[in-house]
Amino acid sequence: LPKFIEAPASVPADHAAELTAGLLARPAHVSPKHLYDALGCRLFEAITALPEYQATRTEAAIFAAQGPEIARALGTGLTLVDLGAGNCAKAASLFGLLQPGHYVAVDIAAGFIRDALQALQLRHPQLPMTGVALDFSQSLALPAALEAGPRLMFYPGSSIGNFEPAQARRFLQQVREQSQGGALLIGVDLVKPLAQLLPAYDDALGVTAAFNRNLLLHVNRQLGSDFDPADWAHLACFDPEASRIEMHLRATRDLQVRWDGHRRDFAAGATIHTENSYKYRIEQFDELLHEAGWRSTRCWTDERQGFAVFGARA
Ligand code: AVI
Repeated sequence: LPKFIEAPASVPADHAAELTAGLLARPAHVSPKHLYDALGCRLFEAITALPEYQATRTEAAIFAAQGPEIARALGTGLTLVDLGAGNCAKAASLFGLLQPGHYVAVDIAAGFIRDALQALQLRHPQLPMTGVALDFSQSLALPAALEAGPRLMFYPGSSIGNFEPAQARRFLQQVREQSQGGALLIGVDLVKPLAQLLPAYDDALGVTAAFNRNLLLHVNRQLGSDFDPADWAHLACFDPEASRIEMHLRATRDLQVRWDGHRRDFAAGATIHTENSYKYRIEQFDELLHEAGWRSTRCWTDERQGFAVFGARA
């Protein structure tokens, strides 16, 4: 069985205080990390299969076409640290190329990665694996119990886009410190025409809407609140100045929500901001990597320049 480490920072009390502050703010906001309970993880997997959501497929195509060159640039045999591992499928598809000496899957969704990692260990019995349940949205500090040595930090899927750029810079600095002199492999979604961007966050089947509204069920479980997802509509828009997609939930009627001695009135049309997804230009992200202290950056992209995979050394 893979080792499993549950980091103390992910205790529910921390989440409750943070959620309460966000829900009482004007306008209300909830961190996108709360999108990922077990159902949210499954809905996100479904999103990655939608015709409108190209990012995951394009990234996989870049790995498929340029994998050997990527592996040459970054080196093989390192400890592969998979940040936001989810179902671990992306990292597992690169085991052959990257030949990791140890695989460390890190995710906020403890139960989800525990299951994914156990299944993966059966398919790769020789590869030492460790699961780490950790909320790294505020800061990244990997458990000291992990073995030392250079690490290949893997952050695919443009999850970096869910941080504000200043936070992203700080996070990338922390990732560099935690790499222990190793390397970085990171996926970034690029700016593209609105006609492609918007449907990716407002698909015809309503899967992204379900993903967004499911956040309220997760919040209810954590806070004991009484949100009814049926009262909330999914809203996605693009802010060209900030170069980000925003997801919101919009109250479809006047309503009150109660939890733990608190009450928040929402008028019809009031919103809760649930996610930002920044879209970068290649030069802009390269600069961000350098500002965070990474060097020898390389970039691989698809023909349409829809998505970019960056490699860098600490
Ligand atoms: C995980 N993250 C990079 C996704 C994104 O595109 O920002 C989450 C997502 N939100 C809506 N659809 C997908």
